[in-house]
Parts: sequence; structure tokens; C-alpha cells
Amino acid sequence: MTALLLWAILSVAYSQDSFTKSETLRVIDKVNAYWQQNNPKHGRSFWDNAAYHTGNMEVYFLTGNENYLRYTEEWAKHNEWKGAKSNNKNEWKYSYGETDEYVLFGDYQICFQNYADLYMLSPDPKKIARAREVMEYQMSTDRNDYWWWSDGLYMVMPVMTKLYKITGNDLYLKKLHEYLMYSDSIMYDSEAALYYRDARYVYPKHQTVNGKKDFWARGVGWVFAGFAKVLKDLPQSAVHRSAYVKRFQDMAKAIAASQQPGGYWTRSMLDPTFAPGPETSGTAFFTYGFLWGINNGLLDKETYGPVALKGWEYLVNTALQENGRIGYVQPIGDRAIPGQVIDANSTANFGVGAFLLAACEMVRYAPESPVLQNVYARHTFSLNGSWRAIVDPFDNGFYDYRLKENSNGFFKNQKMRDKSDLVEYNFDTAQQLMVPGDWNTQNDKLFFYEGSVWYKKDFTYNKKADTRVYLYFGAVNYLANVYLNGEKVGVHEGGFTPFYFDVTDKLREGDNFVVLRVNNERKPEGVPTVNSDWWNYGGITRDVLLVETPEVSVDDYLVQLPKGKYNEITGYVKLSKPVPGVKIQIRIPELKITQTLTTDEQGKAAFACKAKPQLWSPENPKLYAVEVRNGAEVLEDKIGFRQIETKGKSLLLNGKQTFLRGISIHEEASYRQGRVYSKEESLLLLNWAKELGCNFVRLAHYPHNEHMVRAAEEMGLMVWSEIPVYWTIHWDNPDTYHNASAQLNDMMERDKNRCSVIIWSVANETPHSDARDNFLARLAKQVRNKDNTRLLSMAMEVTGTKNNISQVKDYMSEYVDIISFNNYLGWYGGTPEDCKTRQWDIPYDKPFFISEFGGGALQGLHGDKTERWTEEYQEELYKNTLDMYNRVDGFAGTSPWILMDFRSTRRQLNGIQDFFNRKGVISERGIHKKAFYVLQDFYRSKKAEYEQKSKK
Ligand code: GCB
Repeated sequence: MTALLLWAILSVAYSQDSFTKSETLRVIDKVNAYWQQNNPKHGRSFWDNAAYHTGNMEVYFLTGNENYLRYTEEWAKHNEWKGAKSNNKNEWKYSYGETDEYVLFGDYQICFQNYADLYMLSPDPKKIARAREVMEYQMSTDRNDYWWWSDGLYMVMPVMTKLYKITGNDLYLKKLHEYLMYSDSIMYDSEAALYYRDARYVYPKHQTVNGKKDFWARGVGWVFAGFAKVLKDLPQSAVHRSAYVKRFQDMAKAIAASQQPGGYWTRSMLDPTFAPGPETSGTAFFTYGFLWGINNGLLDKETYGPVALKGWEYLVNTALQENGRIGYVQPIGDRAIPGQVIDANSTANFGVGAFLLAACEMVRYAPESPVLQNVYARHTFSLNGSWRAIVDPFDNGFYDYRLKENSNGFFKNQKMRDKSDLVEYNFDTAQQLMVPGDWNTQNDKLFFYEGSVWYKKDFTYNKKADTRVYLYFGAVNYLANVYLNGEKVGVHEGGFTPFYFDVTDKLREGDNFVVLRVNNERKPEGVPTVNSDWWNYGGITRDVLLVETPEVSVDDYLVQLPKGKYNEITGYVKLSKPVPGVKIQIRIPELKITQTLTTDEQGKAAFACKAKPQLWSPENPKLYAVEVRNGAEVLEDKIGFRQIETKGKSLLLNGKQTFLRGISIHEEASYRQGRVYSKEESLLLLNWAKELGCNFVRLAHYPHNEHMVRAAEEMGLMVWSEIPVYWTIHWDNPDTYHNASAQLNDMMERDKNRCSVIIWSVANETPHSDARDNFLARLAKQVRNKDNTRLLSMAMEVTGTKNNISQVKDYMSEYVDIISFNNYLGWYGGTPEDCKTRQWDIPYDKPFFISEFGGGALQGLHGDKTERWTEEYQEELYKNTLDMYNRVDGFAGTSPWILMDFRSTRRQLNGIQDFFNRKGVISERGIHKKAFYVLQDFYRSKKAEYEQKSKK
């Protein structure tokens, strides 16, 4: 057990940082976007292009990114779903050749793999008509010597298994075997368990200059990867399956033995000096094969995990170039050539395809990022309080005078060593800023500041044995470079989600200092982007904690009602390391539940038990004390149980039809302004929501702090939680996508045990385009894959108005559970009067929700109801808007914009706005405007109406 435990710990430490799923996904997009952007024109259906597309299709299967699918589809159409094009069967050939009569040559058949994949995604016989014609003709001949070179095994074996899967025609498997037996007879060396490129290279007839067997890495790679693909599709019951598994495993052993210390394979595998140095295509195919084998239980993880990881390390650190190009790919050829130069610029389509295949399996292999569920229940030390701060508009502390990252930057926290020493900064005499807190509201000079600020905090720490220590940030806006004791710890992008780093090994006994460079410059490719309607508060805006956990700790857990059930509680626990056999206890004393679980190989354990908890609802926000125990480690939480679902146009909470009496809220403090970070200030806002009669809050436009979400839960407020995918995001930029996806992930991870959260929202008011639809569809799928117990939505917009009928027709409606949209009729267009006659066309059998409406009013400004900025105008707008929607079938709730006036740099009108968005129903000083009472009345009557309904 101890040895096993140690191995598990070591293997994770090795793989955790650079090889996480999310990091690998990022790499995939970088590489693939680079390739597709640089190759907008589609080429012929010959093997080299097709091999790229086999990688691209795998990326599509993994990511669901429709742009990638389209790229292969267009290429297939461009080639008319054909390989070589001759229609005269008498002239069809299978020796080497690139013209149209080489129909039977495998290099012109690999494209059928792609066509078959596309067919399976959306079956249309024309996609595989030619593939079947060619392959079925070939199988009707009495020849079996079609695969005379090793590459051919990758090119065509998987075509046979795919077409078998589609047609159910056994002949495909029979012929596959026959052809393979022929290949074996001419180029398989059973002693070495490797394939020669073709009959010309068999030993001893052919040798390396050093007299060794010459196995060409890419050639062997084609075969190894080809077997992985065949085994993927081959039914368990297939006659020759076990023989192929054996061949795959024998090859794995032989291949692993010739890996170079740098993780790559040389072109001539067994004679590294023959053509020395790294080569990417062979290495990528091998890495793909190893990872696929491990992921599918055909190769032993303990033996081959380290081989695969070393291969992957080479691929990301050496083959992958800064701009996304894949280098060190040997050009088209058929053997190792001494003296042939391959370098960082040597790239090729098939090499990129191989890289992508490996990367996709790496995503499947890589560990999940750690979670640190329920940080406040852990053993923590607060680093909140006063920090030293240096304002650094030129990023002088980060870059040197050549604008290169300075290895001796401010994070070193240097002091003058003697009186002649030159150090041009000094944290000890710098100004102080409170943490948590934005800088804008702490110092007038920083009110509009956007740039870098360096933060430093000294603290003492006593190291403890068998303890991991994490440095945790509730949120830092926007970019944080974190350093501990003068050493880099990590970087985080995104202003509203928690992040943390394992700093166990960087902490010193006694005195320590932590330094952050916090930069809140808006960036076009950021999330949010440069344009928004709120204040870009910079700084360490949420709690900073040192979190101590046991060496192996419970990093994550979930306790909930499974979808649709009321008499069962399910969930899981997960350890911070993949350690099997650990006993974890889950207790819910009030329900008399004690579950003892044992972790599996991945350090996870799931549970399900009978229970009939009282349900959480706004009327009865019942929470149960839940305890997760791992030896001496005890995590206490309070968890509620409820069901949320939709049925036709109704929204049901715990099976009862419900109306969401909501209000939108920015995370902005009343009275003092600035970001909210404490429970007290969260309560102030939420109490106003309660006073309005709300049962629901929309926490706009980014994940709010954890206190806010927990307080809402205790108070019986359902929550809409959202990521800042707002307005004109860079839909085509893969980094932007990954940033959004990471924020979505982190929001969901943090709050997955909060029953108050009933809606995950992935966007707000985004402009229509194919790229946007693709981006948002991917986020939607991410939500679905992770959580089936909550609803998915996004704040959409009206798509058109004709003859006084407004329509909401958005492709995204297909993905959401509840059609939500913002609409400012009476403010940004028309007058409040127009609401009286406006009709609505929302053509979906789903409930609809008005995620925003409203208008600005300066509290205390009175006048006629047609006069802008008066409370009366806003009051009238509220009355008419509420009446209007109340007439429409399927109206399931609203969260008007907004609870309180909030700071916004866009809002400049002197004397009225003064940098406040005035759409609050309460002023920033807490005074209620007239509209507040209109909404309050409306909610009173809605509450009564729904109580009445539930009695019926
Ligand atoms: C919107 C946005 C919100 C703005 C609001 C406004 O539709 O979603 O962030 O603050 O309009 O006041 O214009």
C-alpha cells in the first residue's frame, strides 16, 4: 500500500501542472487554429491531407467545436467524397502513384476514414458511396497484396473497420485480416516486434550504416496508431481481435524500449546515431498509441504511463512552437536519411494530424485540475488585511528596458544592501491597500486606474509535517502573477473565480513574503472584453488564504438529489491524489445517514442512499449539516436538496409551478461603492431583494463571491449564476474560448453544492454570428456534461420587430432550458407607452424569462412620467413592462435591471449619471425609488397567484 501510495503521489506531481486537461485543450486549439488559419484552401484527398483530417476529426469528437467539423466537411466536399477519381475500373492501380487511376492505392483510400466519420455524424449515403464502391470492388478481386508498405496499415485498416461498423458487412473484417497477413509476411519482424517500411528495408538485405536493423519511426508509427484505431472500432467478438491486441502490446513493448531520454524517437528507431535528433510524426503516433492503449485498458498504466508522458513532454515542449506550429516533422519520405535536416520549421499536415491525435488522448488521460471544494471549511490562515502596494503603470517591475520579462522584477522584493546600492523600488515604504478590496475606491488617484499594481504581504508560517499548503485567492481582477519568497508560483487570468497554487515546497519556516502583480487592463481577447457597462475594479478583490490540508485530502465532493428523484441522495468524494482504498465517511446526522466509502484507483468514490429530506425552497430554505470525513480531516457543509426543471412552458421547483420573482444584482457595495467581498455587504443587498419580495436573484455579469451565493441560499433566494461572456467577445479566438470555458468550469466547481443555484448562464447579450453560436454551443455542452440537475440559460436579445410584434429567434434557444432575454422597450427604443400594444412571438415550447428590462432614474428627481431620468418615468416603465409580459404565455419570471445604481465608466451625463448607471430601483445610497414599489406590488400579487395555483 505504501509503495502504491507513493507511486500515485509521484505520478500526479509529475503530471499535474503542465499536463492538465484544460492546458492540453488549450494546446489543441492553438495548434489546430494555427493550422487552419494558415491553410484556408483545401487540397486534394491524398494521404497527407487526409491524415491531418484524421487528427482534426478526433479533435472535433473531443471538443464538439463545429468550426473544426466544418473544415473537414468542406475538404470532403471539395474532393467530392472521393479519393482518386478514375471511373474506369480496368485502369485502377495500387502501386505508388498520385494520379487518378491509383484508386486502389491506400494513400488515396485514407480519406474514406474521414468520410465514414462524417457519415456517422450525419448519415447521408453519398458521403460513403465512393468509399464503398472502391472498397467493395477491391474486396471482390482475388488479390491480397494491397498493403505493401507500412503506412498503408494506418491508411486503410481503419477504413475497413469503419465501413464494417456502418454496413455490418463481415467481408470488411475478413479482408482486413487477409491483407494484414500479407503485410506481415513481407515486412513484419517478429523478433523485433516492429514493421519495416516495406520489403526493400528488411534486414539483413538492408541495414543502417552501423549494421543495425533499420526501423523507420514514422513507418512503425503508422502501424501502431493504425492498430489503435482498428481496436477502437473492432467489436469485442471479432475473430482476430485478441491477435491484434497481442500485436499492439508486443509493438508497445518494443517501441517503449527505443524511446530516447528526450522523450522522442529517432528516425531509425534502433540506431539513434544513424539519423540522430528528434522527429515529431513518429513520436506523436507512438504517444497517441500509448495513451490510447492506457486509456482503453489495453496497456498497463504503470509501465507505459511514464513513456507516454515523456513523449507528450517532448511534443509540447519541443515540437510545439510558440505560434502553434508543429516543428521537427520529417518531410514526406520513406526512411531515415542521414544528414537530412529537420528543425523547428519542419512542419507538415500529417505531422499536425498525428500531434492532434496524441493530444486528444492526452486530454482523456490527464488528471482533472484540483478543486479545493468548500475552502471556508478547511484549516486556513487569512492573509487579508493591509498589503503594501506599488502602482506600476509602465510595468516597470515586470519588464526590463528591452520589454523582456525581467527575471529580477519587483517580485524579488529587493532591499538596498548598503548605502550605495541601487534599488528603484521599496515595498516597505510603499502605500498600503486593504485586501480584499479594489484599489479604485481606496485611493482617489486610482479611481480610473487600469494597469499593474504590485502587492506585497509579509507573514510568518510554521511548517508542519504531512501537510500540503495552498495559497488561495477568492478572486483577483484581472490577471495575477503570483510569487512566493521571490519565486514564481503561477499565473491566473479571469477576475471573478477562485484559484490556488500548491506552495508547500516554496514556503519557508518563519518569515515569508508573497508578491502579486495584478493587472486589470482590458484586452480585446479577454473575458470580459474591452467593452462593458460596469466599473473595471482592479485588485485582490476577494479573500486570500493559506489553506492547509493533509497530504492526501478530500479535494472535492458533491451531495445532492439526483435529477428527478426525491427519495435518494447521491454524490461522490474525490481525493486530491489518485489513491485507492481510502475510507471516507459522509454523514448527514439529521437524516441519520452515515455512508462509508472506499476510494477507487482514481481516488474517487460515489455513493447513493435512500433518504427523504425536507426540500429546500424560498418558503423553507432548509439546509442540512453534512460532514465529509477523511481520517482526521473533516469538512463541514450545509447542503439543501431541491429539484428544478421545466415542463413545456412551465418552470417547476420541487414539482410545483414557480414564478421567478427576481432582481439583477451587480457585486457592488451600497453606500461606499466598490466591490463587495464580505458576508455583511452581501446581506445588505440580498435583504433588499427580500424586501422587494424576491425569491430569485440574478448575480450579473460574473460569478459573485462565495459569501453572496451562500447567503442567498440561507435566505431562500434562488440564484442565476453567470460568466462574463458579455457583448463583443472574440468568438474566433481559441484562447478567449478557453478562458471562458475555464471561468465556467471554476464557477460550477465552486458552487456545485449550492442548491440555491438553479441556472448556469453562459452569456449576456451577444451579437449573432456562426462563430458566436459555435462558441456558446460548446459552453452549453460543457454545462450539460457536468451538471444535469440545474437549468442552462443565457441572456439573449430580441431578434426583430415587425408589425409591432417582437420576436426572439436565436439558435441558442435550442440549447437553453429557459428562454431568457433582455429587452429595454421604453428606454433604448420606444416609450413606456409602447409596451401597452407590443406583442411577443417566442416560438419555443419553453418557459421564458426576462433577464433584464429597466430604465434610468436619478433618485429624488421628479417630474412627468414622460420625462427621462425622473422616478416617474422609471415607475411608468416598470408598470407597463410588467403588464406587457404578464399577458404573454410562458412568462416564468424576471430579473429587472437592476437592484441598485452602480458605477459604470460608460455613464457620463453630468448631474444625472456622474459615472453611475441609474437603472437601480434603489440609489447607491440605499434610497428606494418609486419603481421599487411597483415591482414589490407586482411580486406580491405574483406570489399570491402562484400560491393559489398550488392549492388547486
Ligand atoms: C444591458 C446589459 C447590462 C447593462 C444594461 C444597461 O442589457 O446586460 O449590463 O448595464 O443593459 O443599463 O444598458
